[in-house]
Amino acid sequence: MRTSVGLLIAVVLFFSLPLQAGDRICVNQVGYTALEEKIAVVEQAAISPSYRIVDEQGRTVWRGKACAHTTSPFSGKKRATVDFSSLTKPGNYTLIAGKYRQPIRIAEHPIDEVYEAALHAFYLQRCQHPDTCVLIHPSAAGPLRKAGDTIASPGGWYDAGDYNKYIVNSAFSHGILFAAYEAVEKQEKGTVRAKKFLSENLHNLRWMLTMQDPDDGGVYHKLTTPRFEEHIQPVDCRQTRYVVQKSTQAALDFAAAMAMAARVYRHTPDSACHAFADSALLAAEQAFAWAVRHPNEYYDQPGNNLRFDPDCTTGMYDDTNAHDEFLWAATELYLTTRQPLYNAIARQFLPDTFLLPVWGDVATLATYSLINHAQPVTLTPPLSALVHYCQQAVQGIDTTSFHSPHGNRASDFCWGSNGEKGAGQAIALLFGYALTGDEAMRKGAWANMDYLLGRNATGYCFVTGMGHLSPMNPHHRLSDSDGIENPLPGFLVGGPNIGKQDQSEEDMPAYPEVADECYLDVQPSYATNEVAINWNAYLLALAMLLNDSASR
Ligand code: G3I
Ligand code: 9MR
Repeated sequence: MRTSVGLLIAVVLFFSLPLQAGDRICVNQVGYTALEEKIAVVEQAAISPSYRIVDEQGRTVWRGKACAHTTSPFSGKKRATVDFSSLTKPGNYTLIAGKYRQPIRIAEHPIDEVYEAALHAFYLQRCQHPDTCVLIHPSAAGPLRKAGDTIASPGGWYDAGDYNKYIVNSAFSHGILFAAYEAVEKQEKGTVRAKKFLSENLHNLRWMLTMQDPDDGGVYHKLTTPRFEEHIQPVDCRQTRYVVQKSTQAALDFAAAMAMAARVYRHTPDSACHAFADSALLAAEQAFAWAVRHPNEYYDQPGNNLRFDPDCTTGMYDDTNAHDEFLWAATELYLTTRQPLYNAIARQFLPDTFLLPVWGDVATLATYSLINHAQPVTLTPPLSALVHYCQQAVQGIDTTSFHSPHGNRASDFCWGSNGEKGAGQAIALLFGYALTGDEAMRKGAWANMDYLLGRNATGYCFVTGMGHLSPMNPHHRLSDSDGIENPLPGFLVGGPNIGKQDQSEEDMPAYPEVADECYLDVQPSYATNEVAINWNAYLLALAMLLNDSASR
């Protein structure tokens, strides 16, 4: 008798508990937007002749068959695609596949929740070091500021899981954020969240201004400790912090971000922002002029370590081609000042091929700004390259494992794949959609967001604190050292990465061998489970653009 009651309880529990996501049915765990496409992906074990959805009262509200059966190019796993887009009433439901069930949520604007969380994450990521006494590293010494002199460089956002602040990645983050902001500005301007967005960006931009050497306009590549800190709280950190070598890329990325900021903040109602806009433009022009005088000063950490002490072993954000940075900075300066010289310079650096914007290749950020400012004549070659890329990206989505443009090639799974590829591609698709009105591009962008929020081979919703299975152990010193079990919320983790650059770290378990499953929610996994401002910038930018593109 005892056993059968126990058994009964176990059976009831089994059927009433949501599955661990990814086990059997993969969904967008945050929620489907009422009037958008709604797709669930059923794993092989749960594939059934038909599926149904019940509401909270147990009434069947939808019934149907799979619209596709797919095979993974990486694992050979069979999956079924279930399209329940016709269900549009907001509510909490359960998708039933034979003996398997999966909670599903439909809401008017669930992407708003991602927007809010991703924006708040920047606030949580604000630097807690005082940085009022930062040393000039010997690699950064000049005639006026000598090695060992100190400067104040407070504020800004920590880059990622570490506690350093890097100009290249900061500027890139503003680039992607302002590209989205300018695209939605007409609709968003004056809203509470737009004000929050602008003030949060301002916090980091003001730090960036302190990274410019007032003596010559050059910009320090980063503010850093010699070695990465342990996983401790900022208040317990003891290493000296330095600004290091000025670099061409730092100067140009800084110039581009400041030129954008000058435009954006000039149009806000707040007069303090107008003063900031003026300083930003001046700083941008001086940094650009420095880069023109120093076009090949690439950041060279190994070289510096041979010549100077102390050695530095933190993130490099190194890059040996500055053409794309010249293009981006000149374009932004042109759009802000309308001086023909900047346009002429930009034209000398037009790219041959289309690349999604990443910290090391920023050419397409120039294209996005040109689209935002309706400059079709200037941009004809990059514009058609973008459209061509988008057309290719959305081809054949219906037969892919997760009904998404992202995640079908092994090369999609690099360091930071969730941001650089998943969200980055979706952003490109929305700019493509803005140019062409091609609905497939718009849908493809929404599909990538579904991928990031749980409809993927790992079953994780990749944003901390959202969904029913999300990363609990991100590589994030702030989260890791605060004594609280849950990580700080609203952060997009790096994502599956076949590079496995951290496989030999202490306490690293073996990664799954399958490309789209090559992710581990463990703290040492900085190559798949770190958080970073650039990745959150893609997430936030995507949420802003999706909101704007939503069917109404
Ligand atoms: O450039 C090559 C390319 O030619 C090749 O095809 C490709 C194949 O994997 O690799 C490319 O290089 C990659 C490089 O990023 C540029 O994309 C490297 O494999 C990859 O290891 C490298 O990853 C970067 C990582 O730092 C290591 O340098 C990430 O993009 C970058 O996001 C990450 O940034 C770190 C900071 O250094 C420190 N703070 C944390 C932050 C996030 O992890
Ligand atoms: O924590 C560091 C992370 O922010 C970087 O992305 C990563 C790659 O540069 O390096 C991490 O630091 C690790 C170091 O490289 C090797 N030893 C273990 C460190 C993690 O605590």
